[in-house]
This record gives sequence, C-alpha cells and structure tokens, in this order.
Amino acid sequence: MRNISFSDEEQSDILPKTATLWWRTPQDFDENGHLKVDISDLSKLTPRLKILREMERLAFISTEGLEDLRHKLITYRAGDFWLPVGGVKKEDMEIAPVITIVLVGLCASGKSSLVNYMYSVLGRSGLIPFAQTSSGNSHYTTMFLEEHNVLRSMRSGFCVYDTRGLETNDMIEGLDEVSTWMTRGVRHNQPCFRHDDYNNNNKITSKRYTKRNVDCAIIVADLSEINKAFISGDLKDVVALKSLFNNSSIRKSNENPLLILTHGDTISAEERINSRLKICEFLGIPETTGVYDVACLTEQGILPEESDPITAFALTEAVYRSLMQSDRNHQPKKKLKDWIVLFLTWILCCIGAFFAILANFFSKCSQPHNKKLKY
Ligand SMILES: Nc1nc2c(ncn2[C@@H]2O[C@H](COP(=O)(O)OP(=O)(O)OP(=O)(O)O)[C@@H](O)[C@H]2O)c(=O)[nH]1
Ligand SMILES: [Mg+2]
Repeated sequence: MRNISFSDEEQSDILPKTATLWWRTPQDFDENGHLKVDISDLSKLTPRLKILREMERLAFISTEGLEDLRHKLITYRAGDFWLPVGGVKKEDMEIAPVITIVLVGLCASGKSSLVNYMYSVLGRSGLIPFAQTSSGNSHYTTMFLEEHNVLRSMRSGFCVYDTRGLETNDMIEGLDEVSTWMTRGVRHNQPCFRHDDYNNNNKITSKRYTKRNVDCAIIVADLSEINKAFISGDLKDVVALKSLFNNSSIRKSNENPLLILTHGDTISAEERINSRLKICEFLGIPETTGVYDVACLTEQGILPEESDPITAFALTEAVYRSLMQSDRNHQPKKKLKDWIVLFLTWILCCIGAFFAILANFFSKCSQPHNKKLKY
C-alpha cells in the first residue's frame, strides 16, 4: 500500500525467481521483463498500464512486504488502525474486541477456497483444507456461516466469516440475507437456508456462539465467469455482482467494498487483464484501488503459497486494507443522554401509533353515520 518507486535493475534482483509473473506479456514487456512504455508520467497512464504498474508494485514488495504485513496482522488488536477524529477518545469509541470481516459473493466464486488460502498464507499451514469447498464432481455449497480465525492465534484481533454464495437467479432473497448479516450481525454455525432448499426445517442456530457485528464485507468474484459474461454478452452474472456491490447494507461508509478476483489462473493473461478492466469499469471503481487478483489455486489445483509470493502478498494486503477500512468506521459509544433520547423517541412513536389506531377506529365507527348524512 505504500508508494514506491523502483528501477528495472533493482527490481530484477528483488523479484522472487519462482514467481508467476503472468501479466508480463510480450505485448507490454521486453524479453528482460522491462515495460516497453515509459510509466514515469502518471498522468499519461492508461487503465491497462495502471493494472500492469500495480502488479509490478505487488511483485516488487511482495517478498519483504509479506513478512512485514503478516507481522502487522499477527500483532493487530481491534481498533489499532483507528485515528482520532472529532475530538473523541479511543476509549469512547464502540470497538468490538474482534473485528469481523465477511466474505460474500455469488455461488462458487471461491470464498471457501480464499479462507483456506488465508490459513495457508497467514496461519502458515497449507496442508489441511479448513473450509470445505466444492471440488471435482462434488457441488458442495457452504450452508452455514463459518467463523475462521485464519491466523490460528488465540489473541487474533480479527476473524473472517465464510458465507453461502448468492444465486444469480434469486438475488432478492440473497441480498436480503446479506442485509440481515450486515445489520443484525453474524454467528458461527448460523444456517443460510433458502426457500427452495430440499431440507430447510433445521433452522436452529446455536446461541452458544458469540454474535458478531460485521465491520467489513469483502466481495469475492470469479474472474473467469466475468470474462465469459463479457465475451458472450450474457451479463446476468455481472449484473448480479453489481447489485451486490451497490447494496447499501454492505457499504458501511462512502467507501467501496473490497473486491477479490479469483480464478484468474484459468484464463489467459490478456483475458485476465481485460476482464479486470471491464468489471471495474462496469462497477464504476478504480482498477487498482481496493481490487485484488488472488488466484486461490494453482494450475495444479493446489494452494499457491510458496510458489507465488505475489498472490500471497495481494491477499495479505487485502486483509490489511479491510482492517483499516473497519477501523475507520467505528462509531462513538452511546452515552446515557443518547439512550434517554432513544427511549423518549420510542415512547413518542408508541404514543403516535396509539393515536393513529384510535383515529382509525373512530373514523370506521363514524362511517355509517356519514353515509346516512349523505343519503
Ligand atoms: N483454478 C481455480 N479454482 C478455484 C479458485 N478459487 C476457487 N476455485 C475452485 O472453484 C470451486 C468453488 O470454490 P469454493 O471455494 O467452494 O466456492 P464458494 O464461493 O465457497 O462456493 P459456495 O460455498 O457454493 O458459495 C472449487 O472447485 C475450487 O477449487 C481459483 O482461484 N482458481
Ligand atoms: Mg463455500
């Protein structure tokens, strides 16, 4: 996230030798891995060049930056990134002990795989899949909200929630569910059953788990599906994604939600860059701020981790950014005066409702009399 300037010589020494520098296409880079055009004049950067520059930035700082950011996440305590505003002290802010990030997106966009990748990069254990994903012929879908402590630490200052994906054909119900999570909070093991589920009569939530207010939502989207949609002209999926992106409940402030693009490894570099450009344009967001290309699996179908520090760094930076976003949005604690005002407002509403019912009742009682008068 820090601004850096880098020369090509410096860069080739620092870049991880094994990294998959997929964006370095012959169209834009020479055989030494140098950009063919001058990118020093920022005002002349095209959106495509901005993406290439962003990827070079991630590559440049990934090796050293990954450890640095990981350390910041390990030592992070809720509210650490909060900056004093409006003369309110930190102790007067409503800051939950654990910051809650939810991953939302369409079905099979890669939310559970992203959780596993987080465990692998941040918790340093890539052997066991911690969140069940669909694989091979299994069409497994996450059916319950799952809380994950991806750092695998008792003192972690944040947790990540894996959620059930939204169906393109039933966005209204899906968006309603997302609004409920965002406004009423989430709980581990909370069911996410939809009306057409085969067996949805087991809607019991275990109240033993702590309810958490959601601080930030990250949208996970499948870049290969986005690419398909723009090529075929069937924009159903990207329209659904836009409705999720613009949903007022996930915008805790004026900031755009973070967007993580998965499945980039399954399309060509050209398609990967172009579909990122197109979806950012479609959503009306900058192509490099708050958007991360994180392929959760390699071509061999395994978690990337060591082989791809750039993707690992992109993921870590996305989590870091989501914590910064969360800490910017805390509200001051309610004081006694606020509770009294709230109580009085509630009483006034009740009185108003009571008189409205009375008025309605008496107007109904007086109707036959009115009719008689008319005749
Ligand atoms: N090649 C590739 N495959 C991926 C990537 N991310 C996820 N997958 C695969 O995509 C399929 C769906 O991934 P999941 O993680 O189960 O998706 P989900 O969003 O949790 O799905 P729901 O729980 O149904 O909403 C699985 O077969 C994953 O292995 C990626 O970046 N690259
Ligand atoms: Mg899932």
